[in-house]
Amino acid sequence: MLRWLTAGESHGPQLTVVIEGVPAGLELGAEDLRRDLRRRQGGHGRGGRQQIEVDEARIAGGVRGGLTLGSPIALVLENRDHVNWVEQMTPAREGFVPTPVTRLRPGHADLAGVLKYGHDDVRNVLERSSARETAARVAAGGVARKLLGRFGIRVLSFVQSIGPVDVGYDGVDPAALSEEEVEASPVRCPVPEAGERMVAEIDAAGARGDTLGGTFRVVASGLPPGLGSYVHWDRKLDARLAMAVLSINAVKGVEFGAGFEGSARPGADFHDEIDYAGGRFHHLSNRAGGLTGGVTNGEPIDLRAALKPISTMKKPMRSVDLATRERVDAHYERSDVCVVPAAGVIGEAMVALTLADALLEKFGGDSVAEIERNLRGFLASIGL
Ligand code: EPS
Repeated sequence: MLRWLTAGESHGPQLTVVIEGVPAGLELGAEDLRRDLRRRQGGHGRGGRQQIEVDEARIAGGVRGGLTLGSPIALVLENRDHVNWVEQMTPAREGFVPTPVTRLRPGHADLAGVLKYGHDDVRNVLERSSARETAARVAAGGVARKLLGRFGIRVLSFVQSIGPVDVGYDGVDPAALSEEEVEASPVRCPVPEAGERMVAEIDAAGARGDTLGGTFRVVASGLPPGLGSYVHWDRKLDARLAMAVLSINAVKGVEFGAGFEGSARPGADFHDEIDYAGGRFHHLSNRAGGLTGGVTNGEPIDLRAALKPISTMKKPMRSVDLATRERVDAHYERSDVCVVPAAGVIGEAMVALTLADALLEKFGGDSVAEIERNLRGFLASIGL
């Protein structure tokens, strides 16, 4: 129901995203997208590029007079760093002599990418496989967040672990999560003491020329029950969310609720018991992470993603030169030490886009008012 595509290279002139399926009548301005873009650029452990860029999405289609039109929304994000790369990134061929990158970086898309596309310059791969593209996703996610917010749905994230420092599944109560506490932390961890240890681990890794991964949680609340479906594998909302989150650069695993740790518990200590109080069904715990049978069950969606350490390393790793096949040290391209705090913001965007799609699937209409009528009618029909 909601389709979107991004285009653009890390050091090209701009990133572009087109989002189709956003209903008419949604209030939307560039300022709605600014806060998430700023948060994606932050977090302790970010590198030099973020000092150059001030990510800002210009609305180039689909909005008039501050309201969406129902037509595709086009967003454009300028790459400020492009001015320093004009020659290397020129699309023209005449007289163009690029300086090729040939020393493959372990852990990056470099080797698999050159083999797949037949490139002899690793830059042809790394420019698009770069996580710079996630700025466009976060801009698109801001549009989805605005739509969800109109219906009382909120999407938050926080960092659970960085390197060896982990507050644990029970370390933060998602129901009591404070956005202010998360954003006040340089690593977006709401447990200040753990946050300080995470900062120290990042500093130590940076001093060694090394990098660190970790895990972030995304929590979506205010969801109506009934999004997604159990009737066919590709309609299950947990599967769709997992794909969306796994598509984020460096994410190697996704779990819902108690996830992998929960698999060690007996059923009696895992399943969320059902109660009826205050005129609504609810569960006494949320170890399933808000989804049963691939359908939202009225509880918040709670998922966690694991990020491998960044693969562009100052400390050279052993590799091979693509042109000569000789053993060499891997190429070093300016990079970050840790991006787990920023990845949480990207996770929010991917979850928001997937939930907006599921919301439109169940309650879809051409205008916000039509969706509202559909949603209200459904909630009344189940006594909510
Ligand atoms: C960036 C993410 C990283 C940065 C990039 C900006 O991308 P990659 O996945 O390629 O490591 O390194 O910045 C640069 C490529 C650079 O020139 O510094 C981001 O999230 O904006």
